[in-house]
Formats: sequence, structure tokens, C-alpha cells
Amino acid sequence: MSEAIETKIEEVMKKNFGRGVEQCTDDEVFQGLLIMTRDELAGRKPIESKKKLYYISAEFLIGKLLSNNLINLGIYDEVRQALERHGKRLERIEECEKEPSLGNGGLGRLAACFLDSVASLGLAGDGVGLNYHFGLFEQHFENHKQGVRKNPWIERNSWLKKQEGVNFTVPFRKKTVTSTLYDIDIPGYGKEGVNRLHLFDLDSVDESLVGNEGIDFDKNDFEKCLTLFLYPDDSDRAGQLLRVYQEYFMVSNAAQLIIKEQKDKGNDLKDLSKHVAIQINDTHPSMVIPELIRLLQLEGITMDKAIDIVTKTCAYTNHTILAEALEKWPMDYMEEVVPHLLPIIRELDNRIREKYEDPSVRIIDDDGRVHMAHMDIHFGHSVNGVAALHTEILKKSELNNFYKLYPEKFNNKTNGITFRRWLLHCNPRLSSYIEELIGPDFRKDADRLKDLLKYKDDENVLRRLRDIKRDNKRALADYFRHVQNVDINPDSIFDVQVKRLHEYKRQQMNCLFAIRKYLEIKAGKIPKHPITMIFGAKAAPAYVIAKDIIHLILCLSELTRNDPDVKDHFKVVMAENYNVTYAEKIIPAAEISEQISLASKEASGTSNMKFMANGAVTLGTDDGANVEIHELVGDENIYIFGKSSDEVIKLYDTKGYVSKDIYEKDEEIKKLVDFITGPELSAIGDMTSLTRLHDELINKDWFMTLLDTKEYIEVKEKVYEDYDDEKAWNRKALINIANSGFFSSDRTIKQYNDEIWHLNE
Ligand code: 26V
Repeated sequence: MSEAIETKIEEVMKKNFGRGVEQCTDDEVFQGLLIMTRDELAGRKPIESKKKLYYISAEFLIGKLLSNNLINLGIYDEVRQALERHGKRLERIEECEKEPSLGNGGLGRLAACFLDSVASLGLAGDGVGLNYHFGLFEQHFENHKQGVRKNPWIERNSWLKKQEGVNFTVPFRKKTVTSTLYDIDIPGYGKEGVNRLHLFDLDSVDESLVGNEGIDFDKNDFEKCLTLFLYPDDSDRAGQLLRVYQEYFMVSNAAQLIIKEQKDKGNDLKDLSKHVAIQINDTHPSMVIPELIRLLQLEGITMDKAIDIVTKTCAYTNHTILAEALEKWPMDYMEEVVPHLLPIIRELDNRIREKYEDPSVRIIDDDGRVHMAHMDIHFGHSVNGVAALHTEILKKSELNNFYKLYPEKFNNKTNGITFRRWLLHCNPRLSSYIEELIGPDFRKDADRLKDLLKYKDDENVLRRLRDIKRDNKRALADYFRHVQNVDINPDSIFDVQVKRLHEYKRQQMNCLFAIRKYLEIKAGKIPKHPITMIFGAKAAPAYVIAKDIIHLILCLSELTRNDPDVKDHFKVVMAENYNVTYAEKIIPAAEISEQISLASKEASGTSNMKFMANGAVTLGTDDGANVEIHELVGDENIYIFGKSSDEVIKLYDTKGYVSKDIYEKDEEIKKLVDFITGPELSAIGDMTSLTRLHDELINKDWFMTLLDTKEYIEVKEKVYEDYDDEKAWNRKALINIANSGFFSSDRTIKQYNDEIWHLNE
């Protein structure tokens, strides 16, 4: 078999580059492997099940695909060995792939993990989204601030396969456009067939609208810019309108594809819900509901029947309780973009008004805004949250008025991650050692990781775990030096917070801790163990305070790097352009996983699961999926602090939190907050930005940073103290790894299938 692979690789290199593997550059070898893998996938049949899932999502943060595909095809090791025989290293070849960053963060990455799991469970399920020409912006640092550049990812050879002959017409008020479809094949782990990710594009897209570097462009000509960017800045009307254009383009194509495939199979559209399940990933694809109703009517089905069919087919996942993230589009936007949907949306709204008195459950509110989530809940058959606590909050408070109407629709599906990428691929050292201990079954079934528990007191095993972590830390330190020219000490504690920058995630609280540590060391209190605080985060370009927080982190980084009293004991560093690829290097090296959102605000979190599986210990609030991690590992193997979600919700209800009171009463907190505008940082940073953040913390602090800061400091000091008991620490790491199997997205998808989709029944 391995000879066959080697021959194939030789052939593909000869054919495409006219040379043997040895003579090809790494980039050429990457191109060759891509072509070989893509052709292998193209020859596979679609996975079949009784019913087919369409997972519609504005984001699919798939990350690099080469290794993922090789792993799922079961040829990763063979390819690696074959290349080695020709003097090539697969790890180096992987670096040549550009990451498709077609998502912002957790929601998009979840969609990618789900596609992997759906295929790996042998279920028929395709993703439907948009083929953004530029992924999430590329971040760079200049003057201690975030700079942004466009992020092209489509190269001459790519995973995209143009689907000749699949073109739909999508009507907008101003003009009807025609779509083009590109597919990416999605193989399951050790499975025969493939599913697909369908990415719709517009032929008339004009990349020249975007300048050489930046991400600004004229948003008025939708025909030229519709699929240019993922979530273009929507801080102005033109940006918001473009979002509506994108969303409708996505769902109209999705609906037309579904109808076409049903007709091709000879299925009666009246039975749509028997053959198709549609999952609406957050509210971005919500217009699929009125669009499908419209198209079914065009097929001769009555309004009543069309509504019934669509309701039985569609299910909605909620990913956030943040009010500002729940989409409500003004009617005049809809009028401007998709006037033909308005009669349907009005009809749906009228039906609800006739049925229910409560104005809070209407689809169209008194200000003439269409509440997308409300439409999903009324005219879908399932509403799910993404972690147990999140679903309870939806039922008890955020969506309580809907829960009272439809208790049977509400259900929880705690998120998950694919262990193929987030353990087997990103942490080969740990994976091989686990296999040595418990055999290979965990590779197929993450629950088997539980078998590790029998080693929890085995000193040899615990020492090996420590050594593996140290090797991963060294590898990360090398990478930091290589890509950012930043030195970090591999023997320091790696304390990591990587995620999108948002006030509710409270990176600013972590910064207050860093300030305290800095001041302590300056005052002569040297930590027993050196510490490296690692951040990674992108801020939405229009989110001013988030960018101020990045500025603070980068100023602290500069301060701790240069101070001779401090730099050997404590450093703050920030990964530039944190993305899936960077995450795959950081997570295996992490020891402390910072999950410090204000309780009730982080719907689930998924990096918390990735860290756990890689043996980091969580320091977090009882929020999102942290609650479930806490239950699984028990009090001794996690560090929990902060006000509970109930307390937080009450504080919001009673307006009982006043940050200034804490600032004025607590001298230490005052000192930490004031350091932001003090002489050390003002010598490095921009006073306007630092002052804005300082004042925000004192006068607003909507996400209650100061409320939990004191307890955070105490508990984090305890974490550092406990770290020095090596054996006890590594035992915690082992217990975390062993219990992480619950968070396999295979488990999550199995639950979606058993309880919502029923694809094989
Ligand atoms: C969107 C926006 C858009 C407008 C400005 C502010 C803002 C803030 C948050 C969001 C969140 C969008 C939804 C989302 O990404 N949710 C994440 O979904 C993950 C997968 O379920 C989950 O693990 C994260 O907790 C949740 O934040």
C-alpha cells in the first residue's frame, strides 16, 4: 500500500512539474499532494442516507485541508513516510497551504467540525455557504495596534471544484444575478463516500474593487462585491445592506439547490420534510424560511401547505444571547433588497399576531424591524442552544416568552470539536503516547480516552505527559521566534487566552492581572516559576474598545519584554494573526486555558474543549461549556471563580452593578486600572486609546470586569502555586484529557441526528 502511495506521488509530481519529488520545491510538493488528494476524493460517491441534511451557514472556518483530508483518507502516515524517503517533511509541506479563513471564530469553526463529524458518522449532509474571495482579514501589528490586510486564499490549485451547469438565478429588486457553484469534498474518517461543502459565488465579482492591501471597498454595487468579503464591516448602512444581499444570495441558492436535488431524485416536494433536514446556523440563513415558502408556492403548493412543509424541515441553532448580535433587519432594507419576500414575511407575522397577543413574540416589531430569530422559532420545528447552561438561559430568560409557547421545540446540543484535527493532527506526540497506553480505539471513539484514568497515579505516565507538553512548548517557542521574532521561555508556565476579542470575553481582566504581576515583580516579589501570558485575538475593525484592548495587550507586551527586572520572570506576548493554523500550534503547548467570560455571556466556547483534550487545565467562570467541563473533571481539576450566571442576570435586571463603586472602594483595583493611563504605558502607547479604555472600565464596564477581578487574581495565584507540584499538576492534565471525549463533535452530531434530523429513520 505504501509503495502504491509513493508511486502515486511520484507520478503526480512528474506529470505536473516534470520532476521527481526530491527536485520539487515544498510548494510544488504541496500542489502535487493537493491534486492527488482532490482527484481521489472526486472519484468517490456521495454518502447516502434516507434523508439529507443541509447545514446552511454564513461561515465555515475549515482551516487548512491537506492533513485533515489525508488523515480522514487514512493515508497520512504513509504519505509522511513516503515523503521522508525523498527528503521531504510533511509538516513543512503543510505550511505551504493558505488557510481558508471563511469564518470569524467559534460559530464558523463549529460548522467545520460538524461537517467532519457528519461525514465521519456516514450521514448524508452538505454544508451550504458563500465563496468569499477574501477570508477574515489578516492581522498585523504596527505601533502596538491592530492593522488589517485583505486575506486572499484562492490559488490556482485549490480544493474548490467548479460545478459546471449548476447556476441559479437569484432575484434582487435592482437586478437578477446568476450564481456559480464551487464544491469542496468532505471525506469522513475511515468512511467510503464524501459529503460536500457548497460555496456559492457570483461570476461578476470584481476583486479590483479592493485596493492593494486594505479591506475597504465601494459597497454600493452589490453585483461586483457580494461575495468579495466575509462579513464586511457593517457599521454603516451600505455595509448592513450588503449583509442582507449576502444572506439572501446564500439562502436563495441553498433553497434552489435543495429543490433541484429533490426533483432530480424524483421526490415529491410535498414530502420535503421526509427527505430533507435544514439546519439554520444562527440567524444569518433565516431568510431561507420565506424563500422556500416562495419557491414552493411557485411549484404550485398552497401557502398553508408550504408553511407547514418548511416548518417541519427547518431547525434553528442559537449561538449567542448578546442582544446586538441577534439580527433584526429594518423593513426598508428588505424592501430595498428583497421586496418579493416582504409579502411572505408579513403573512407570517400576521399569523403570529392573530394567534398570540404577546407583542414580544412578533416577527415585525413596532419599529418595523424583522426579528430573524423570531421567524426561525415560529416557523421551524426545533430551537437549540449550544451548551446546557446556554439552553437553560434561553428557556428561562432570553427566549422565555417563546419557550412558554413551544416548550417542545427547545432542546440542548452541547457543542463539540473534531478530535481528528484537535488531537490527532495538532498533537501527534500526545496521540502516539495515548495509543501506546490504551491502544488505537480512541482515534475512532473519543470516549475511549477514559481508559487513561487508570494511569492517573502512575508517576512514569505523568512524567511522560510533562515531557510531551515540554516538547510542544519548545515547538511553539520556535514558531514564535520564527514568525514574530519573539522569544519566549519554554520552561515558563504557558498561560493562554486565545479567542475573538470581545469585552464579554474579558481579555481586559487578564490584562489587569498582568499589570499586577508586573508591579509585584518590580516591587521585588519574584514568582517561583517564570510565567508567559499568551494572547491571540482579532478585533472587528469597527469595534473601537476591542481594538483598545489589543493596544493594551501589545503595550504590556512591550513593557514586559524590555524591562530587565521583569523579562526573565514574566512576559506578555500576543500571537499575530491568530487563526486556525496558529491555534493548532498554541493549543498543544498550553498549560492554563483562560475561559473567563462574564457568566451567562459565552454561549458555549469550543477552544475550552480543545485545550482540555490537549491537557491544559481550565481557569474559568461557570459559563457556557465550562460548566460541563467542571462537572466532568470535578473541583480538583479545574479552577472556577466569579459571580454565577444567576447573579449576573440579576445584576442586569436590577441595574445593580456600578463599576465606579468598585474602582473607588478598592484601592488595589484602582491602582491596576489607573496603571493603564500611568507613565509606564503612556511612554509606550497611544494616550487616546488607553484613556478611552481606562474610562470605559470605570464609567461603563458593561461586562462587569471589575466585579470578578479580585477573585480572579486570587484564584489565578493559586493556579500558579499548584503548578509547582508537578505530579499533582500532571494528574490534573491527565484527568482533563481522559474526560474530554464527551466533547467530540461526533457525539454532538449523533444527538442532532437522533433528536432533530432523523436522517436514517
Ligand atoms: C456576533 C456579533 C456580531 C455583531 C457585533 C457583536 C457580536 C458579538 C458576538 C457575535 C457572536 C456571533 C455568534 C457566535 O459566533 N457565537 C459563538 O458560537 C460558538 C459556537 O456555538 C460558541 O462556542 C460561542 O460561545 C459563541 O460566542
